[in-house]
Amino acid sequence: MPASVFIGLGSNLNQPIQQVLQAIEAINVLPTSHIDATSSLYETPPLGPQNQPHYINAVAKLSTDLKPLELLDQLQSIEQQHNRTRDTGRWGARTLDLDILLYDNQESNDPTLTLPHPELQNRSFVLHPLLEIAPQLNIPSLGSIKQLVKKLGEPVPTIIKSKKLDKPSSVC
Ligand code: ROI
Repeated sequence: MPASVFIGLGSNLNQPIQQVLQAIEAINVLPTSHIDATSSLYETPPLGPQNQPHYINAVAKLSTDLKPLELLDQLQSIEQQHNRTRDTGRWGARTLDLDILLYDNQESNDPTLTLPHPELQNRSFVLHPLLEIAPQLNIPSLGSIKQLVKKLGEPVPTIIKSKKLDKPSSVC
């Protein structure tokens, strides 16, 4: 059985909307993988230093036979292809950030890949898109997505493109 994986996408440099849309296409054609659903695109104020542009964020649901670390490797090479700049510091602007949020119900404290993503429950720009595409989701150790959104208590970020992106143009 393929694994069910949720991936968080974020960009705030070099045409962020295009960065995120192109990344969705690239993820959809990874070996043994396809995207089952994508959220709307959200425009979100930066978490961290405020002297950087707003972000475009989204979440994609992926079905894949790649193992967690194989998938991480593939996502990092997509980030590289998008010329991710690494000189802006840990909390700085970036052309493309791809995070494995959940991999089935796996839990791991491996610092290379912590599952679920260690900041998931604190990030409105992750929780709201997750709620949009998986309202019944239960997250290991953390509880239901609905409870997490309620607990964080932040408003829905601005949706900049409400059209569902679950059919990337490359497969139309
Ligand atoms: N802030 C927002 N709104 N969206 C992000 O994707 C994002 N990513 C980051 C930091 C710098 C923490 N802030 C962010 O890595």
